[in-house]
Amino acid sequence: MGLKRKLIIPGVDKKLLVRDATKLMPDLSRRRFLAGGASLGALTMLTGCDVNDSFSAESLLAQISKFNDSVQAALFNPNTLAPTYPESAITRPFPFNGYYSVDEAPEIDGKTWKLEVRGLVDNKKSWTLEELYQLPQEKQITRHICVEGWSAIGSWTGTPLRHFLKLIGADTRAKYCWFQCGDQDGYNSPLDMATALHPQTQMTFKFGNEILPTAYGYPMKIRVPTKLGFKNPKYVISMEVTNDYKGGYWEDQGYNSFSGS
Ligand SMILES: Nc1nc2c(c(=O)[nH]1)N[C@H]1C(S)=C(S)[C@@H](COP(=O)(O)O)O[C@H]1N2
Ligand SMILES: [Mo]
Repeated sequence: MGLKRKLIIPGVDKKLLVRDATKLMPDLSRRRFLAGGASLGALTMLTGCDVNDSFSAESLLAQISKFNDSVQAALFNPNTLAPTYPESAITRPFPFNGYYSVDEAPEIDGKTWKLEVRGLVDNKKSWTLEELYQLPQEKQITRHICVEGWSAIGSWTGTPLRHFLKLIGADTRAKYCWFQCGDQDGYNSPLDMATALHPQTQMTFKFGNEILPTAYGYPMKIRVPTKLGFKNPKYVISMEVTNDYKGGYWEDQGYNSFSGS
């Protein structure tokens, strides 16, 4: 399945960093952190530090040592809203990330593309882009955090996923919304239902004021600001409401499916 990305940061041993940070945490937070998969991405999310080199690794450890339980409990709570930012905080240019280079990103024809809807829903109709564009939209400026240790603030506009789930009569007692993507070698990701219903989880059609560019997932991505970047599928072609855990591209490589909350 495609090329596997390397998760190496110059001058930083990822495992040692996670281990050192774990040691610095107060008890309750440590237990939560370990239960959540103890990843570098979760550390990035907790501290807001981008780990690109040994200097930022040091500042991440300094941040962790200042933390107290209440701060961390709030960050790990799935009902908490992700912080939002002013336009001036947007990262430009916003990074591209995929398991291939940007010129190999899938070129999807928006005129023929349809979002397929499957599984535990009343209405399994497929949706054209035109139809989806008619739905009410909201804008959010939030931080995207990647397990590879970078983060960036972007502006995303689209329809809250919970609105769409209601519209199609989805069984919201089901465990997951499972997304499949149009990447050449496939990409997919399961989203737990609590997160699918989170008010900031969005079917995204615009980046900034523009139609979502190819690099960032045209024609539609799922923006999940309370989860790590890999739980934000781009080039979505189908959504299935299901009780079965169907795995995902990064999840299958050992990343915790619950990453980031
Ligand atoms: N279809 C698809 N979605 C994907 C990926 C991918 O390779 N293919 N990469 C994920 C990862 S790891 C990240 S960090 C973000 C990157 O989104 P961006 O290119 O908009 O920054 O997309 C996520 N969604
Ligand atoms: Mo990522």
